Amino acid sequence: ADNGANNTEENVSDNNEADAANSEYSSGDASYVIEAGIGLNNQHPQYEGLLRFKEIVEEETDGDVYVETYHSSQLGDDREMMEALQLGSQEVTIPSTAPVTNFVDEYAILDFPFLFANEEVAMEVLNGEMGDELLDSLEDQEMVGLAWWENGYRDLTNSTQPVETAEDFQGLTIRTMENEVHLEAFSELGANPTPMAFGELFTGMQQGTVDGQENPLATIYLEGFYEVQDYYSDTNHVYSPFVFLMSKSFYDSLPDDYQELVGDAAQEAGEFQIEQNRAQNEEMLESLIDEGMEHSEVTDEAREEMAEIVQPVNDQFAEQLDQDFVERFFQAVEDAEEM
Ligand code: TK8
Repeated sequence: ADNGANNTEENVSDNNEADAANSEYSSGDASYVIEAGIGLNNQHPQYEGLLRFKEIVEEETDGDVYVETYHSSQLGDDREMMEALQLGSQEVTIPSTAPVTNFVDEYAILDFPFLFANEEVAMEVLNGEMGDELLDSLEDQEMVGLAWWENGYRDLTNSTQPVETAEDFQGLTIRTMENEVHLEAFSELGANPTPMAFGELFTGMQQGTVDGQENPLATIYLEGFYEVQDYYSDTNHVYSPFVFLMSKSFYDSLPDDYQELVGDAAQEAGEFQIEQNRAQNEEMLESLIDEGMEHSEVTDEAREEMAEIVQPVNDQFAEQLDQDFVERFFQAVEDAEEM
């Protein structure tokens, strides 16, 4: 299957035409225009979620707030788009939380490997007090966190060898997100982690700059990574949330009722995105095998061994964060697990 995976010029113009056709409104008639960009392509449930946000906001304001949607890192990578939000030159982006660590230290805790036992525990914590606190902490960084969306459990792919156990990571050059926890964890496993923006990843794998990468199943399939990767391992090593961010200067410029409206829309579109995402993640494994990837099954024992090896990394980063926050966070995880 050709998913139109990469960031070709063609995709870019297709997208903008499709957007214009999708909407009965136009930016020219709107009092407020939201430029919203994501890193993944327009096949991914994240983009469907963004289109849902657009639909809700435009309908409920009768076109007074118009949303322009961009995908495939057209407006930059996660980090660049967050910087644009701070400057007020872009209004919305929905990064994985990993690169948010470059703005707010406490976000590092979300990337501790094997932290959340399942998606329900993650949702419980994120939609509870700790999640609210993390969203609020972005205000100092000129961003407003409006909702949690879901990227999902991350799995490993590579072009070199089947990876089933912790030992199999030895010597693999793995692209990681720009996040210290990920870097240290993969080093601890004996791999050579190489941080890289998501938009450069496909080419990086194609040219052999990296042997492998890690992302949820939907990304691996919908971005066509199977074209350049032979081995898939269901490591499930970390749960990756998305966080829906708005530029604070833009948010502050909105009247109160519009502020409430965009918050509710981000939440509602997120619920839709999460539903789509989980359904897709389930379907994608078969599709990857059909495309010729070899599936290496990682046992619970192997995962436990990986978790033990990276535990010192979690401990080291936990020590560097605010201790009261860390304690309350782990308590929230425990409470969620007991529900
Ligand atoms: C897309 C990224 C991506 C993330 C990564 O903007 O960088 O690997 O998983 O989904 O946020």
